[in-house]
Amino acid sequence: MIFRPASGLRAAAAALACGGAMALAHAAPVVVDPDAFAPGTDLSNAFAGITLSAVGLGFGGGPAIFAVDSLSQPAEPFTASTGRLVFGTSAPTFPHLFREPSFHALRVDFAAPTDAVWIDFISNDSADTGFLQAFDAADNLLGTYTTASLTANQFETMSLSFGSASIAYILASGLDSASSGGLDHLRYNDDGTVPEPAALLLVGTALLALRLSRRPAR
Ligand SMILES: [Ca+2]
Ligand SMILES: [Ca+2]
Repeated sequence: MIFRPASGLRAAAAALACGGAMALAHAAPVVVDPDAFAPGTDLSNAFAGITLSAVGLGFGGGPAIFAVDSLSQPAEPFTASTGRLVFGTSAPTFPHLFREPSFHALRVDFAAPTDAVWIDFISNDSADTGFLQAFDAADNLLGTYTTASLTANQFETMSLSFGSASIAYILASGLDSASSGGLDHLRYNDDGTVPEPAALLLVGTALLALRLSRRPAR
């Protein structure tokens, strides 16, 4: 006996598989890394689709964000998570370090809201903790990510993702006054897809289609 699924079911399965494949194909995040620029370059508006700024300014300097060499610092250098360059400011003594959001943090504004962000927090000495917050366009806090307590030159990728493109901006920093550290290698989705759920949807769709195809015809 030859199994012939109903044409409607076949078309629906094909459409779902196609949609899942497209979501996977577009799922690669946009990478924003200071390593693409020379040290000292003002990165505030260097990347299409986002604006970078420093808030709090507790270490001094201005609101612009620069590419900073994490190893060529007179005080408290550390190893970047990628290359040598990290997000930094014009703070006189600690251009490469960020602390809690109210003191000195990196703010990233997205021209179009996004659904997922990743950024690395690097400890420059013992027991630093990274902190990431995401907000919507009405300044509502959508979620937070806190790293483990990290040791010198250890980094952890902080990530937040949601089911819809709701993130208007993020703040990234350390968690408290004992947690000054570095930030590097920002990534985000710009097309409204979240990689893992899309992949799971595709698997779920395939399993559902298999179950339907095995039902006896009435
Ligand atoms: Ca880097
Ligand atoms: Ca530190």
